[in-house]
Amino acid sequence: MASNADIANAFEEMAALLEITGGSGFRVSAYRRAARTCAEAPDDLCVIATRVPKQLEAMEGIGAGLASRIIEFATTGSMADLAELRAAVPPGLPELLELQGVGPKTVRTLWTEGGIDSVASLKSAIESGALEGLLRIGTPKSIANLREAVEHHLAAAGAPKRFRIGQALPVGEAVAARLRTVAGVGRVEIAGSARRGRETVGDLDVLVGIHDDAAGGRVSESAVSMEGVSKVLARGPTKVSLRLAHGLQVDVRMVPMAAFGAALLYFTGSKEHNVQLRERAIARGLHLNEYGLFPDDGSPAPQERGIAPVAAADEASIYAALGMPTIPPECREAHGELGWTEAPRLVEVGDIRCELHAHTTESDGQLPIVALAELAKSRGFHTIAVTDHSRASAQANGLSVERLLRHIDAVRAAEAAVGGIRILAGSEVDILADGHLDYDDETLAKLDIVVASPHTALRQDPATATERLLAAIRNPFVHIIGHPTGRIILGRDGLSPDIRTVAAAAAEHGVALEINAHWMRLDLRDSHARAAMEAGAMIAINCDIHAAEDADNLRYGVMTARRAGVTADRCVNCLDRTGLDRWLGLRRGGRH
Ligand code: DGT
Ligand code: CA
Ligand code: CA
Ligand code: ZN
Repeated sequence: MASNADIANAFEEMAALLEITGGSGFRVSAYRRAARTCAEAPDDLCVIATRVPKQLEAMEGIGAGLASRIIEFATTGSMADLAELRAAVPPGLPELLELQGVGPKTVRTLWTEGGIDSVASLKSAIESGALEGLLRIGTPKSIANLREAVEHHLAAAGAPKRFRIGQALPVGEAVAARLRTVAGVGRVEIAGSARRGRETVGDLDVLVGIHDDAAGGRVSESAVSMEGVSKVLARGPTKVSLRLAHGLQVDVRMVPMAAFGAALLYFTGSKEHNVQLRERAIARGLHLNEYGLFPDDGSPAPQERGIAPVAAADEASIYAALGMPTIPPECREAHGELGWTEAPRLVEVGDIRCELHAHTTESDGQLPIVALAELAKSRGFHTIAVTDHSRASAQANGLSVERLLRHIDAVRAAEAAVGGIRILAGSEVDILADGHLDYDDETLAKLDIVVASPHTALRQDPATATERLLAAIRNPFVHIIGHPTGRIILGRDGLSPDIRTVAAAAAEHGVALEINAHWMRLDLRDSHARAAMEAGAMIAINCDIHAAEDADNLRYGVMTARRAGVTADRCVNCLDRTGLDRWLGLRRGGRH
């Protein structure tokens, strides 16, 4: 039962192993192209491989040889070539590829020139200084990068594996969509940490409301026969646990529709929120469990004694019976929400009216200005800001001052050509290690909007990092601090500034702090965004668009914002056009 992703991963690994062992560049790119074709194939390749194998060769970049490997993988679950390649390298070598920022080229150099053949031997080489002087890899900067990647990798190996929300939630939605079509199913919702919008998810929890017991069996059948299931961990009349390719676990629970709300409340968690709710119930002479809210008769399971619940079918009625507003799932973390007398109207995706951080083909984006503007228009936005990288981001093709000035003209021309949307000429200017910006004030003054972001020197000590961000905030031309810490979720820690000091300065100077909505970043993270809210700073929620699909990450930024209690009136992306103009212009007034 291999999925398209499994096949793609096998090809990807073959390409990497070939590259490491010095195989021909032609074969490496052929495997890599095949990997991409398989990953993006709309149809189930295993089905095609077993029923109409000839069709495989019609796919881009798939010839007879690659097609036969797909068929082999579909029928046997492995590829002999891959096993052979794995056997040809030291057993610890492929694990090096899992390190953040380490690709086949680096692994090859480490292996052939440094004699490093495992994460453990890399670790000792870093510690002993043996890497110093190695071509390309021996610089202090790359050694520091490797050290951090190794530390992350080893820390993750001890801890249970977690998945980034942007990878887990779409999988959960696909499972939910499938189970919704099963006869006798009334409602399907994703629960657990994914519903609460946490940045990472340990496992997915899917709740299925059924009209009768027979439907439970059909749900179970449908779940285990899903594409991509690598192992059935448990299978019973009310619960199925599955492991999917890549190791993500999904718990599917079937509950009667009459108790759906109580079960959804319970399995959404958090555990700590549930504990506080149960205490509140007890204080009111009630008993709360996953079957409902019952009059407390002193028994642990009132539902088994035929006692009718006070509320059970939906969450709102349970909260109401406990004398509380319905708490948005993102806020169910036992951070004081039990004391709320009314729920705040938190920001929603539909409140976002502009995108203020986007890249074009002029730096490292995939869309030209006009296509980017059309994309923003299709989202109903009144404004899109073009903020390509500044010159220090050479790896991202950052703009020299001369190119920036020409780019401003191109933005003006595009705005006139597209019509119906305002295009701001801006920049994502690097905040250099010492807090200086990558363009001088005279250049920045020519821009409509300035997003200032840290991209390098992300291992500074907290005090230096705080001063660095403060310096950027004090620059009168800066509107937004982009991804303020530079962290990558499950990849790199980034800066650890004193967020309260940074947020207070942002509030004072009228600078917004960004929640970068990409699920690899979510930076500000929830706790930092909460500190920013408490300090009175404005928040930006930006998709940092590099490709069209990045615009779909908005919901992850919004969930993070909701976890921090962000309301639309505190988010600059929710301003109407006049309000945005006023906010941008205020900064130009030189008040500070
Ligand atoms: P995760 O999967 O680690 O990202 O986090 P959750 O919150 O999804 O946790 P999970 O999958 O273990 O359980 C889902 C929900 O079920 C959890 O948020 C609250 C509820 N739950 C699970 N075990 C317990 C428990 O022992 N006591 C209480 N009160 N609730 C529990
Ligand atoms: Ca979970
Ligand atoms: Ca679970
Ligand atoms: Zn950036």
